[in-house]
Amino acid sequence: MEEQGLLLSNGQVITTQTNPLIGDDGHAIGYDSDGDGLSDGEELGTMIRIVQRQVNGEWELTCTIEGTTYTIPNSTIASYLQNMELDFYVFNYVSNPNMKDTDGDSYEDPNDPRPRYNDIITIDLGGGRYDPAVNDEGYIHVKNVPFDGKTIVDAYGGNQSWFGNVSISLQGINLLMEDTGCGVIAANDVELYLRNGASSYNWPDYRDSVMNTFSGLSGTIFTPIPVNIVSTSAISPSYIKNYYLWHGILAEVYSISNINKTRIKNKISRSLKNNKPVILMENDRLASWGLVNRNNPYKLRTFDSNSGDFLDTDEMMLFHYVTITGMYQNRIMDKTYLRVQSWGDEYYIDYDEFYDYNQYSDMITWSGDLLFIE
Ligand SMILES: [Ca+2]
Ligand SMILES: [Ca+2]
Ligand SMILES: [Ca+2]
Ligand SMILES: [Ca+2]
Repeated sequence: MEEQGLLLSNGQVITTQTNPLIGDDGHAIGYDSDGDGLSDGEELGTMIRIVQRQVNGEWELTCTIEGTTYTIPNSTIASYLQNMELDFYVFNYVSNPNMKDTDGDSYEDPNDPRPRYNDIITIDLGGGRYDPAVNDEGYIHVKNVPFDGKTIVDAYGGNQSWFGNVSISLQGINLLMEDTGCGVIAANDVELYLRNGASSYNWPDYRDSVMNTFSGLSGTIFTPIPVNIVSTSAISPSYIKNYYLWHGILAEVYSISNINKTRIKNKISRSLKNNKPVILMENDRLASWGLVNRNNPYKLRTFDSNSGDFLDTDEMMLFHYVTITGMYQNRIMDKTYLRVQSWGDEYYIDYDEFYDYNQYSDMITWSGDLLFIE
């Protein structure tokens, strides 16, 4: 049967190899054309033989499954199949005997509880799918940034460290962008994305854009004398919301601890599908300054394409802004990760860690916020 070839429901004909795999004990353990550990027969699933013929002048349809034959009432047969000789086999196809990973979700067939159902869902800005092993081309990119004596050829969004020495020219007051500029970067990059879509900027243009955003945000806070600002840490989510409003962009801020876990996830997912990045702000300054201890702070993670795992970095999300640009859901692991832009690069956040952390509450500080573009 394997050598003869089998026609699948999608019209593809599968033929498999003729030499059965011999196990360590010297016994044939079956044909395994793709070497995934499942025999071709196991992958093709249960064989069903369908026969229709005349018996004593009457048409009879039978169906044989694993040695047992059932007679099917004539009335259930489609009219175009009645009164003709039939004899064929069908299989309730389990997985492809010529592919180790039939559904391409990175779990090989023997390790995949649903070998024909993609268990990894990714959502990109605009609602497409993406491969976490491939860098996102779809958001903001900054080219040829001179920083630390080197040139950064291609950064994923901005990095507040590039602005470490920026001061207000007349007074020489350091704006502390390096420590506290993540909100400016997030606000700037999302606005660029909303205006121009996926786009790249050379350093001088990008720098000007960030400084404009900075002064716009500062003006929002301390109008009419923005030069009085000594620290961008004053930028809170509601300032970004107001800044956007003045620029014709409607946004809404949600405190994470007040929203149901699944509902936030669905809301983030809908926003990404609508091509709207989401700004995430962890506001826990006290923990960031070491004044209180939280027992479950979380870190930015990177995707390791060799293992398929999301590995911790040193970047703690205590008092930090990032922009959510994608979502990765693994139904086998029952895990969700948010792809975020931070420090000029792509990172991931474990959704459970993110949500659990934001359930703390005390009288002196507050949990994180999400800023959604309407
Ligand atoms: Ca196989
Ligand atoms: Ca297979
Ligand atoms: Ca698979
Ligand atoms: Ca699967």
